[in-house]
Amino acid sequence: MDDTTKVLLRAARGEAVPHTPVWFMRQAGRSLPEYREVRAGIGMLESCRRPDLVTEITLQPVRRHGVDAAILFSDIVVPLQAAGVDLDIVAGTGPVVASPVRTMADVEAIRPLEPEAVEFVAEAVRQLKRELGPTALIGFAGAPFTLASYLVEGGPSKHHVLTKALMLGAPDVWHALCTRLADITRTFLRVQVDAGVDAVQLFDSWAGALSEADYRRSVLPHSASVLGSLSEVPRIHFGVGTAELLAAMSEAGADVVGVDWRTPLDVAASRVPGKAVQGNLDPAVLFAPWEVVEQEARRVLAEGTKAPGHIFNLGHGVLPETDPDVLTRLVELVHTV
Ligand code: 1CP
Repeated sequence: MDDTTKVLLRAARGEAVPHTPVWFMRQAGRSLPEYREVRAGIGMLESCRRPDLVTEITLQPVRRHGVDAAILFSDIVVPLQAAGVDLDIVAGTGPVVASPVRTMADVEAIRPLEPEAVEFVAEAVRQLKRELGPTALIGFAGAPFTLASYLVEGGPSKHHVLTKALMLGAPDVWHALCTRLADITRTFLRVQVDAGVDAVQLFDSWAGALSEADYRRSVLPHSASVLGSLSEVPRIHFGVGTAELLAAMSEAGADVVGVDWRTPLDVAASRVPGKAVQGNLDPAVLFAPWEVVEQEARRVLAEGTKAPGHIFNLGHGVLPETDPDVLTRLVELVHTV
């Protein structure tokens, strides 16, 4: 399929589009009964390693909602496990690491990712490319900071205290860790691009916990080394609570900057001149009456016109309790405005 027919890629490049493209972070997941059905009795990481299941789950929201992009069903910790880190995704909690990383010796035990160790991802991408037609396929990875936060804390964290203590107190260990994580992330995204994904999203979900100065000093060079290696596909760079980091995150090499709901897209656009934006309906708005959803979606669409390109999305992932019919209706609305 010719790239020019993929509306999402046109918007990412700031080209004219027949309608605003739309997809949803976490569109594949617990909000869909068909997802809960195929996942029954299969662990999260186990399901990520089965190409047939990955293909089916990735396609579910495309069939149901008619979104303009599929996002590969996987998780940011998949390449870490494939590189030998002992971790699991615990239902109701998230990623849990058996031996948290705190010292230079811990860092040196993290091996590079061999592309063959994520062959199951390449296989799923090839299957998906045969099925998707004009729908774009987005590959993704976690950025070094967000991956480091799980490895250092040992699991999900509210304040990222141990991560920041390492970053500020032992910068040599921190940079060694992020150098290794950037290397793993580059390999993971390279496998996906070589197998055929149309665009990539780098999730630095928790970077918004940092000041701009700390972000620029301790994080940006590592994310830039990832994004700089992938210039052949549009690159989306996303984090939560990143209003003050948007300019720095766009300098890391993104073509599209993802924005959460706290920053209006016209304000975001003024902070990342020349770049397309993605976002940013508050996922909680989907629980309000339809009239409110419609009004807020129209506001987001109007504000998005201030950027050279706009990919409609939520400001963060779909919440598991979301009514999927509201998402379907929202896609129809975005396509007709
Ligand atoms: O069994 C389950 O259903 C577990 C829930 C789940 C799912 C559906 C997890 C555990 N990961 C996923 C899939 C996933 N993870 C996708 C699928 C594609 C899609 O979006 O449709 C993606 C893109 C991710 C990426 C991911 N994992 C991020 C970045 C995106 C974001 O939400 O900011 C992060 C931070 C993770 C870690 C993670 N994995 C799972 C959970 C519950 C978490 C977050 C834990 C925390 O709060 O720290």
